[in-house]
Amino acid sequence: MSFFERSASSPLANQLLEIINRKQSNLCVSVDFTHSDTLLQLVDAVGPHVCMIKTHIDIICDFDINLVHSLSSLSRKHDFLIFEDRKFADIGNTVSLQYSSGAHKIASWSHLTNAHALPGDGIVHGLKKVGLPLNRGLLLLAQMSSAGSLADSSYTQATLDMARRHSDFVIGFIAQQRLGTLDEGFLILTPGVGLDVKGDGMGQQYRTPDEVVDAGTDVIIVGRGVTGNEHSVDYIKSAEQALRYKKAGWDAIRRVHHV
Ligand code: 5BU
Repeated sequence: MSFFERSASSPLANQLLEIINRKQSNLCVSVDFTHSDTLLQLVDAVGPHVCMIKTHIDIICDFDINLVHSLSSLSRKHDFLIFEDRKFADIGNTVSLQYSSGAHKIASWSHLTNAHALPGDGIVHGLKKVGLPLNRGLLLLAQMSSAGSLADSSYTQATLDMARRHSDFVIGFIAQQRLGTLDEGFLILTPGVGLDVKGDGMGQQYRTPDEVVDAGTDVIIVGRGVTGNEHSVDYIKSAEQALRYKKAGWDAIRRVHHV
């Protein structure tokens, strides 16, 4: 089944595949900035080139609910999905509150979020209860990009099995390679992607778009390789880098999927 003809597990996953095809971009930019104004300006600059924007909303110093309203407007303006990289990791009852409530009200604006499988199926039940009625989707963390990750192959396999039990809500995985899931409709999103450096001195490990797409990735997640450092942000340069990664990701998809 070709990447372009694939049909995914849910309407949200299909929406993402449609955006990827329409914009010819499998690039998700991770905007790990701490101030609302720089975050929004960066998203506006790279928005035309991405299928998705990934946030860490809890690092914003001046958070106000208007920020997520502006982010939602930009997602409509530029045609991308929003993925809050919250990495939920608690019991079902707690994560349902963390997802729906608090200052950030993640479920109200984020199309996708993610969770560790570690607590067991209850974590998916808790998130699904909140997210499914809002047409949200979940990614399970099957593998991480960081050196020394404890997610071994049996943990990854158990995560895949958990996703199969909840395929109405789980649309895919954060992983470093395809997990044998192409014909099950699950999507693979991969962080730890960079063209110029191999690491960040704090455990992050980078592979190129070619390497991760060869390994079976659908969506490449790039942070600092596109955004640079918030303190010396250059929006024009970030837009150029987004275009560079978009092209690298799309060329790799076309090569691997023979189109
Ligand atoms: P970078 O600047 O490209 O290194 O940023 C990578 C982003 O992806 C950053 O927001 C991390 O929190 C996130 N990430 C990751 O790097 N590796 C993982 O395994 C997971 C998330 Br899960």
